[in-house]
Amino acid sequence: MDPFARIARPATLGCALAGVALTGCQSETAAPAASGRVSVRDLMKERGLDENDVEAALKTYTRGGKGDDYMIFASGGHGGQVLAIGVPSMRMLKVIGVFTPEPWQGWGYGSQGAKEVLAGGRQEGRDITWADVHHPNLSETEGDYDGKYLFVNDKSSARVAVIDLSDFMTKQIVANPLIGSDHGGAFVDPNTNYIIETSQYPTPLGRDYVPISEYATKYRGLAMFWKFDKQKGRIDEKGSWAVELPPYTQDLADAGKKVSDGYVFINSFNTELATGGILEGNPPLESGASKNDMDYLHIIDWKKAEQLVAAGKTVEIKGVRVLPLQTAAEEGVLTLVGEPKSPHGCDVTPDGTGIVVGGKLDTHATVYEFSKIKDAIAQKRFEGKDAYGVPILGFKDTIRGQVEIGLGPLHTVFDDKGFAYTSVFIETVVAKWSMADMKVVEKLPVHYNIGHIMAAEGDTVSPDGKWVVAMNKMSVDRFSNVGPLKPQNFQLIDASGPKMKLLYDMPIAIGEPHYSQMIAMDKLKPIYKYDVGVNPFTHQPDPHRVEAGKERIERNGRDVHVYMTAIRSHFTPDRVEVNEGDTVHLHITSLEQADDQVHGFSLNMHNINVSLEPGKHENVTFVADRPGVFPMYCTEFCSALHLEMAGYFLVKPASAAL
Ligand code: K7E
Ligand code: CUA
Repeated sequence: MDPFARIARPATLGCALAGVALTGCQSETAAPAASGRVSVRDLMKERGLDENDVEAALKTYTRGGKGDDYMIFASGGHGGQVLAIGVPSMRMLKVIGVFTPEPWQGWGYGSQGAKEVLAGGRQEGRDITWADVHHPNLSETEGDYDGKYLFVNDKSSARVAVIDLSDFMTKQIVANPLIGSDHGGAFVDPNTNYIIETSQYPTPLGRDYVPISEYATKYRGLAMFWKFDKQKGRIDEKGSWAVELPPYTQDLADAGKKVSDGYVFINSFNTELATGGILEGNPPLESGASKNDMDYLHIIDWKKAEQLVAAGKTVEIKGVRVLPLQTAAEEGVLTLVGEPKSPHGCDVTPDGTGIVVGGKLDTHATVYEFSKIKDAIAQKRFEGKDAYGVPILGFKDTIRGQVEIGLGPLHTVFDDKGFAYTSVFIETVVAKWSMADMKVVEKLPVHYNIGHIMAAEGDTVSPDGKWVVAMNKMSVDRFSNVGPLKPQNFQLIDASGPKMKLLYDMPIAIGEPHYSQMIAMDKLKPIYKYDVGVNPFTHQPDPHRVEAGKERIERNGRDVHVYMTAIRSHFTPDRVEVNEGDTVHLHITSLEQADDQVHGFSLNMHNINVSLEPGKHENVTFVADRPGVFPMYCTEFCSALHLEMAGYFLVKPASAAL
């Protein structure tokens, strides 16, 4: 075997060969001379740190080789991806390619499997290569994260993606054909029967043209129930259905749990039905939408809806079974209750008995009592109906109470000691309050302007407490300036003691993360490798997998199939010659089985880069439409002879082929 085959050890040799900065390597290998040690006190002085800083550092510093206790899955915002971040180190561990091509993972750069997943995200045949990712939600069993899947929504194009946590790869994207944006999503019910996606800005269902003057009568909201097939780990589009909603602007949503399992709660704003029209002399949408003192919390009895769908009470719109608004109103599927002024967050308490709603323009968090809602519905104690015939419950009749929070309460998460933590946007603080006495006990300033908030398993039936993360919209002066577009800022808060303590600022440099979730690391069981020849998109041995010694090139008319393997430090075959106009099918199997022995396959001029993790099989199809000579090489530094892991792809001109 090649003596330089593994560069990992000794580190100094590997680094020298890899050509990376020697200073980094030396610090790993050279033991600090005792005499060279500086005292902590001197270090503090030199770096201008106080004891608080040192405490924060000691609580978060994580030595190389030691893993983290938790993992955050954060939305990558308009970066269109998902971020995996360790806690307490706040080290970024992976950016998972989701809606947006990502070359390192070969996501959207040749891999046939990735291409098919991304094609699922086409809207009406249009490629949409960015997304506005808002809410990641982990799959749940009995209301607890089970560590198997992660779902995220794309607000801008109304799509939902399924990420498989066995290999941290996106395996499915579905595009909602009915709505023009989503926001309440991707939430799951406690057993992940459904991934719930609710619309934001109303449109005619299916998005066809209807004059905006007919907004009230023809524009609609929607709650989509994507059926999740747990066996296959995929959304079953055929088994999915939706409930038509009034054209209020539905906002955040949460699924009931425990006692409230079977229900979905959705906030709304703009019950005024404002549609803007500044040039036409109307107030801007935002002021038109903020006139009413109350908007409506939507309560959906989805188990009842499911029965009506099964009984065929739906209409089909663009291939989706939709339970009409009138049916939903008459059959008790949809009920409304007032909620104060332009609410935002909607969060069900861990025991499922309360629904906490933050009012952006109100100073309170309102807690609804699920049992009161249920009783009022059962006894038909309605205050009236809205213009669409949807029954409205009495506000006073259904709330547990209101907590005086401060200016601009948004989202709420929970700990294991009966406390709730609400993000307060305008005041830019985290408000910790006791659910027993509905009183704020502490406010912690965060920087700047917190949006979402997240706690360790803090939206499950059994929150862990300990960690809270403030997800701040701005960073202003928190980091060195990188120009006018600055990163958002995650702040890690130690919530284990009686007082919250801010520990760490983490800039997020790829977009605006909205929500995130934090799962205990021991619930995640990602694989280290694929069995040789496995296609990650099917989890099966690929029919075109290549065994060592069986590498070959086969021609079938104008189709050329290249059966290729990759192993340190060569591709076999390493010369491929085809004729101009041939359709080339690369079938590449990595024969590696060692940890982290990854190769990449890139081809000059063809926009191709595929990641070949140990054992993985990838298929790549393209037309050789440019005669010429094109180097192909490995893009992952895999061995001392990585640079030699290369070959030639030659395309003979049509004239020469004759
Ligand atoms: Cu940014 Cu959840 Cu989309 Cu609130 S949402 S902040
Ligand atoms: Cu294989 Cu570098």
